[in-house]
Amino acid sequence: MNVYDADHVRNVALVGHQGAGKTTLAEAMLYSAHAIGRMGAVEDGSTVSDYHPSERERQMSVFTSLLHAEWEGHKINVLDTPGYADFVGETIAALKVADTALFVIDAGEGVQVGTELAWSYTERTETPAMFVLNKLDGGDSDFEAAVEAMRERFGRGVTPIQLPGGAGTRTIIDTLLMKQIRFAPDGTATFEEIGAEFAERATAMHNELIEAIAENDEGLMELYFEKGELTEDDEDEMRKGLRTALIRRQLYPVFLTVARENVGVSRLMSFIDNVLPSPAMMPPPHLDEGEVHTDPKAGPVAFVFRTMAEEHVGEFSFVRVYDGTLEQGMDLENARDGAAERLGALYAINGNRRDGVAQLVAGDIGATVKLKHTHTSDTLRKKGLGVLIEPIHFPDPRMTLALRSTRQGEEDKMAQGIHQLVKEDPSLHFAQDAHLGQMTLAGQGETHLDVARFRLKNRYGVDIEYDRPRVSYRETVQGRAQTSYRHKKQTGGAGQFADISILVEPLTDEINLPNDLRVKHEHTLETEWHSKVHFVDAIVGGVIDMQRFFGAIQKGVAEALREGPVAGYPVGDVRVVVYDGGMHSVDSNENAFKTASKHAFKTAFREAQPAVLEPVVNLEVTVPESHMGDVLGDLNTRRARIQGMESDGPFQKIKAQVPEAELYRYATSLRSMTQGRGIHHAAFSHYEAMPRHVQDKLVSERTEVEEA
Ligand SMILES: Nc1nc2c(ncn2[C@@H]2O[C@H](COP(=O)(O)OP(=O)(O)OP(=O)(O)O)[C@@H](O)[C@H]2O)c(=O)[nH]1
Ligand SMILES: [Mg+2]
Repeated sequence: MNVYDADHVRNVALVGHQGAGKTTLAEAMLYSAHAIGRMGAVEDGSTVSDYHPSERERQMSVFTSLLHAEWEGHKINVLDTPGYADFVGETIAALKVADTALFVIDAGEGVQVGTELAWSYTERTETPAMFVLNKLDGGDSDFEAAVEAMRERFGRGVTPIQLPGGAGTRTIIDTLLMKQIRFAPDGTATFEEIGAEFAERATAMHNELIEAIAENDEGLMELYFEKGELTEDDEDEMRKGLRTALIRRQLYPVFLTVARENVGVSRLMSFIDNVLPSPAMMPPPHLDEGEVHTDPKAGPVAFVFRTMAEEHVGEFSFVRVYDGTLEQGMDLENARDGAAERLGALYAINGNRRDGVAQLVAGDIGATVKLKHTHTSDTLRKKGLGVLIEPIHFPDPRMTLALRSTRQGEEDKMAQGIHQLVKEDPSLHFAQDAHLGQMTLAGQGETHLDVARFRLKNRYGVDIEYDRPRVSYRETVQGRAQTSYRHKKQTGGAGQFADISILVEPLTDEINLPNDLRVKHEHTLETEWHSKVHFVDAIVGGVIDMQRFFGAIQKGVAEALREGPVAGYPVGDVRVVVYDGGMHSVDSNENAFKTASKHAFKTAFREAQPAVLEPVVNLEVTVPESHMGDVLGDLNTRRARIQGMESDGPFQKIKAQVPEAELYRYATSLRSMTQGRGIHHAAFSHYEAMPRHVQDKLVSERTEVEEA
């Protein structure tokens, strides 16, 4: 395996809607470049890219695969991303390190949700973009309609370079080469004069293209008039002009393929090779600290954009080198915490095939093994160098499920597996709530979590089961109640005595006690579940020695807080005022007061209009105009309060407050309501009392569980 410098590397990410043909195209690219001897198919799990068991089982991509092929002395790195929305974290990571995004579009479907989603990310990363209209052989393929839809969504910069050549699907008219290209089944291209029926249109497209490029380059226009024609063969002007327009995101060329039949693919490879910017021509990545220059002698600086534990090898770290030259045995550090790392073996990767390489030079993408402290999103750098590449921004989770190990005694093994999984895929979030007694895993949707379960079983031999997550309800009071309790015991030797009168009321900012009560001391307790309880000592005349017993009284109440009397949920946001009582010179002690305060609190709480509070989230749903009615109707059945709507291109943004309990599996419902075109985002807002009938239902369910 050769070593390539930045001028001889192209980094391309294949992105777009699920099933458009990215993996098949990647396979055809490798085949055209003779990196593989025969083309595999997604259907029989034989592609280089979709090699993981989860991918074979589903016949779709789940992970971003790194592939590469040599073309005319250049190394073309291809990142084949999954199109399914649940795996968007993989796409985001790939776009972080790719220099060009190649959008694959199904010519029969045109622009789809997955296309739009990926587009929005390339807008953020300002990644140059180009399109491939694939499946030109499909019965419903419609070149004109697809291009129109693309222009409508992505603007005037969308510029078709090719035309379908009629006569079967093996011929393509190329207006950048001004040739008609016929592709043999093995992908070999034969170049011919453009047929008479296409000549006029091809010339018009050619002129349009030149004009588009010349917008930034007057020299190009002059040269064009001089020569009468300018093709991709023109190194200096034409290729450079195209490249500049690509880098500035002013031009998005459109190519045509039938990936499965290897039509158009070798031509696409030559365009990638001739025109796409090399890593050295690209603006630097977003950095939190320092600078990088794609300089093979500086640094080194490399960024880990994904990690993957592979059987028998350990953890693979996929890196893009931004400065310097990586070599095995090099001593580097993790920029996050300065931890030392010695580089293991280096590889060029083709799916699960890995070829050792001596070096990885600035601009290139490859992998290394057995890094100790370095994970996805970390920067590796020369010791002491002040460079930190901005980490990848993974999206917040959209679905949370409770999980448990199906086999007793495997909790530790499960925890280890999940820990590893979350390191590999930071768009998975694991949480443990001791209070609710549950563990949760959150991700982008049902399929994302299914794949996590599959991988836990397949990779770590751990069986887990998902369940509806328990909602973190709270109990509180909405009124005021006073009560007295006397704890008295006379058994054998020393007795127990404590007498206490307390008032329980909702926690308000301003304290407003009944007339005869005065605050003497106070203390606010913050509970583990992030609620507050305000304790007030209002004892007059020393009827209780509060110096001695205030602490014990608080402890007694604190014990009662853990399980509220209504439905057993933790209690919070109450004020407890101790205003009267009595003690006995011998029999009163801390334990007695603890017991008394606990009982008094429970009784007072029950009489002070107790209520269950539920978490309410701020929900934002983005849906196409045409699905608004359905989504709003559905939200109404979820006790949502709609707070506003605004339009955002062809989409509507709905803002609402919705009880968390009503959003179980919402990602799945929304997807089916909108054919996958809706997305949502939810964030905790506040706690709120539940409507009476909902609370009654909750209480009766709880009672049933307890009785059972
Ligand atoms: N007719 C036709 N089918 C194709 C072509 N390219 C791919 N396919 C088929 O389309 C289906 C999806 O192809 P993939 O390559 O898995 O698509 P993908 O974009 O990688 O899909 P995800 O990774 O799931 O996003 C498979 O059944 C392919 O065989 C093509 O040019 N023509
Ligand atoms: Mg795929």
